[in-house]
Amino acid sequence: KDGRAWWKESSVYQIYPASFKDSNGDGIGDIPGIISKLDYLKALGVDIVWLSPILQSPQVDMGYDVSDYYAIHPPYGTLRDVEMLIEGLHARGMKYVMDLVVNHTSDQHEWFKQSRSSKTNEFRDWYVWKKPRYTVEGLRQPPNNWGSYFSGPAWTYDEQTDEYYLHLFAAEQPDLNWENPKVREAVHKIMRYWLEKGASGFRMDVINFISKDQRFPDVPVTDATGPYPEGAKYYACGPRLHEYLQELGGILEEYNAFSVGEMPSVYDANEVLKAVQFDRGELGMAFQFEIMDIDHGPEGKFTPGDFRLKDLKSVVTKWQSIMYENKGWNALYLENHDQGRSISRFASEKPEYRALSGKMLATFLGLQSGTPFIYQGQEIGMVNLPETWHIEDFRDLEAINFWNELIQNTPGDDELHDRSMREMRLKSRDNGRLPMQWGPGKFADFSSGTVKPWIGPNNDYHKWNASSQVSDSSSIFNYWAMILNLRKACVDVFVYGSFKLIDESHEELFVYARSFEKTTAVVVANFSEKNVEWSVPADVTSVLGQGKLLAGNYKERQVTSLRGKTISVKPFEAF
Ligand code: TEU
Ligand code: CA
Repeated sequence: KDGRAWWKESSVYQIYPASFKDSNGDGIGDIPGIISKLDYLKALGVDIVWLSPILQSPQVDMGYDVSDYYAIHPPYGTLRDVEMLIEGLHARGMKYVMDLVVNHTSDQHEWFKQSRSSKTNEFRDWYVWKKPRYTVEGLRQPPNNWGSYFSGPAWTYDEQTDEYYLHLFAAEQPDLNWENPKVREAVHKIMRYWLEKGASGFRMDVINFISKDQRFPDVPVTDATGPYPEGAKYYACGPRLHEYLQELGGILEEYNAFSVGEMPSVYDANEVLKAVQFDRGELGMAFQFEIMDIDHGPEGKFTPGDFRLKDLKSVVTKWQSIMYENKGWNALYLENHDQGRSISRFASEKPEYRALSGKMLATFLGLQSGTPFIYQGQEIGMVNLPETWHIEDFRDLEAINFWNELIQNTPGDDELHDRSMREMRLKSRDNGRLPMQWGPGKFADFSSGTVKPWIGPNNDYHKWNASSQVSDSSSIFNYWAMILNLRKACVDVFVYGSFKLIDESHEELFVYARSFEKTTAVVVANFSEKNVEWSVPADVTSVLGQGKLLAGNYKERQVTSLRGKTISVKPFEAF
């Protein structure tokens, strides 16, 4: 039974502070609001609560631009509030996990203010500064052609010292220079400070971007899709990543801490694996992005791309197998603050299927090998923003920058603009950021005040809200609670068991088996609105027909109805 760990047996709930619960009526969620909902989280049965950034920040990117790692963003509350939150979690047997954003800081951080002030400042080398390039005509150009994730080049020119600085995200989010040991020491100090304050670990923002290829090469133009292509192959899992992660891992180990690394833009699973193998002393687990890119179009996120079950099967099986076979560990998720809602993306929002879909996805995700993450609102079946949304309703800089660039580059192309707006409604990060739907009252009972919330709310909260679901034993909320409980009750098979995909080519059903020694559990999930007549593979018949029904989203399902060579599986059914 080696390789067991407390964080493998836990489940995580992600809170997006601005949109969770507003306690003082200013339209922005806050820490006292979170404290008022701890019993709700306890009832759901999660073990760890991860908060998206709450540190001081000008909020260009909703706190993913930190200007002081030792201060709380005032609208969210005070350090005392954070201490009370941690006490409240601990009193209920839950743990606090902090979002650690250290690939970059805000341009308002003191380090960057110093750094940009002169070439000889002691902080100059804390960020990545490079000389301009010049064309034959004498035009000033960035040091290379890498693009920013939020449109335009990844470099901004600073007149003060006649150099460019690197920012893989917004210009207000300069990348730290991890080659400088002082930067790494500063990060270690931040980690220790918060671990001492009672954090049980970290979610580490784009942590696989911290080591850049020091040659800073251009992306060959043949690979490029525009003037500023993604330079990921030169910084996603870069040359010194594992060395840096081992330094962080040493600290994590001292505190027996939790860690999950966010690792976008890398599809060589072996690279991610190295960061999370149990004996390498780096991170506990990682978020992979292949599953999230599944409905992105060939020319980027906001171009049409359909989700196909066969792609989902191959992505899930790939990551389940590689982690299980090599002592790695998966972070299981279908939603977060950067993504559209999973019912809208992978199942059905139709009123008759919405609750079934939410429960089907809970079964599908929650019983895989890995640590499950639930994003606020997922447990009550929240869906994407409404079709009535226009550009003024969006708040996220990614969507807004994309739109502005599109309008500028393609004036008058209404057809393209309409199509792009449809894709933004489906995939914009704002989909996950609408206020949490607590009840049927004004502003979904997110805020008590008269000030309109900073975003949204959605228009379906009269029917779809937490207060109606907590008390309804057949709700998505209580179904999730049951799944999390089941994982705990059968730790061997559901946490530590192997994973095997069954009936790979089936077009509607996603079926898998989890096994530990002589115990096998089979999970069947119908991703379609069809009634499926399923010819059960021979080795599965005995498990289904002679076993015990542990969970299911249709009341009528009985274990006796699973006996037979063919069984009929209802729309979006899971058991
Ligand atoms: O996200 C990193 C990341 O690559 C994304 O998921 C990003 O939102 C996507 O590529 C855009 O299409 C993390 C945070 O989760 C995100 O909220 C931050 O904006 C970003 O890092 C920068 O800190
Ligand atoms: Ca507030």
